[in-house]
Amino acid sequence: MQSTITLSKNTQQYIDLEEKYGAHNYHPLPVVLNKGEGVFVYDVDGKRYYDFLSGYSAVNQGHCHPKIIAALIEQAGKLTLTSRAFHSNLLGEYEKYITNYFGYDKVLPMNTGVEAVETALKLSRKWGYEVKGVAEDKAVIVVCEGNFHGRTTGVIAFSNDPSAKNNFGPYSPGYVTIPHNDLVSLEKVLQDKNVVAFLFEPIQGEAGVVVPNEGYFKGIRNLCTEYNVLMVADEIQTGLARTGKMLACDHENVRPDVLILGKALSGGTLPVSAVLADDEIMMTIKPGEHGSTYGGNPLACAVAITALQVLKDEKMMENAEAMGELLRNELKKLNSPFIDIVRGKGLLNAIVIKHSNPDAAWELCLALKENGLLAKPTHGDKIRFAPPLLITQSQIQECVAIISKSLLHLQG
Ligand code: IF1
Repeated sequence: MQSTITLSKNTQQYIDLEEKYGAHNYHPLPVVLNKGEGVFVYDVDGKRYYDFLSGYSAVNQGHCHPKIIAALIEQAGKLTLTSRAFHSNLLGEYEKYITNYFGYDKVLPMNTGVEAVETALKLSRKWGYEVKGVAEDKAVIVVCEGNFHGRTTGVIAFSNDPSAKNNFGPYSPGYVTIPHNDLVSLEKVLQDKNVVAFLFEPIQGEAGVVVPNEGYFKGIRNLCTEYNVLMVADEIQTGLARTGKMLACDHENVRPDVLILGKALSGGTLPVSAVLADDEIMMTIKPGEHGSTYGGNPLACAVAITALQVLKDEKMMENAEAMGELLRNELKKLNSPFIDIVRGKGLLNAIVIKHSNPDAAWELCLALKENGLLAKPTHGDKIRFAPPLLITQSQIQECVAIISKSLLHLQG
């Protein structure tokens, strides 16, 4: 097994440009894309690939979804930004739409995912001081080991991934970490009256698609209610139909107190994120206390309404559920000695590679690329399989054939 990848001169040129002029804060697969359509992306030499990353679940609706792009273009020609110094004709309409859609009193619109996480943290503390009655500066927020909630200095303070964290200190205090999927530890830390919130990913993405035990979400809900602590779900990656339900928490019919959304809220067109909560929580934030220049801009509002509409209209939850089941079953049937574990929910899946070569997952991704499927390893030995949610049964079969063929590359 060795990488025998040769890149076209054309491809290499684009990579060289990034290498020379861009910060080296990523290590991408050596492929240069210039077009996307549905489940496919195309490289600068015209080669077509299945996209099994979907922009880390930002492109749930498929690349360049015609309805989303039409909404984007139409609104772009009318009004794109007012700032929140003035009202727009679309903000209220969007706020009404998204709060009805998810069943919350209010929404606070932001842009990137991590900004929405920051918003939820600030909101939790504010609620803790002004409603729960925690003493000044004593608020504690509980998080999980292996979490990924973004990359601001605030959020990396409670990361335990050394590469996300090291040499970016000092880290802000106020966080307690417990293991993922561990209700016993949660109840233990909730004995502290200063705890205001439990922030969690329903399925840990960066950690390699770690699906918790059944009953975990219900357990969190019960404990948070019992101890008067906010249940804050980061559904930036798991939400918006990705796992086969609108929200991952819907698998157990559980309603978080604070819901964080991002990524696919714009179907991969621009950064749009949101925090949803009821009045008791949201109304603790007063004018001037939080916001963002682009948050809730009219372009984002128009796009987000359409992106949400498309999920329901095209039954993407149902398809994600069915196609995910099919994908996992077919992968298990391959019976590959190199696939240790197949896991996931809906179309948020990962395989864990078992191989003597520690670079085997990366090598497999290179082979997949050669064979027309793009996926990216995480934490060395895991590969995420998360195509856009409109993938069909025959396409899944074709993808499994590509994966099967590529696995041969790992033999001797
Ligand atoms: C990168 C991971 C995925 C997220 C959750 C907040 C954010 C993310 C649950 C922040 C972002 C992305 C960021 C991306 C890699 C990617 C990722 F592997 F790192 F964990 F998707 F699984 N909460 N996740 O997953 O959202 O500010 O980026 O909009 O390149 O860092 P953002």
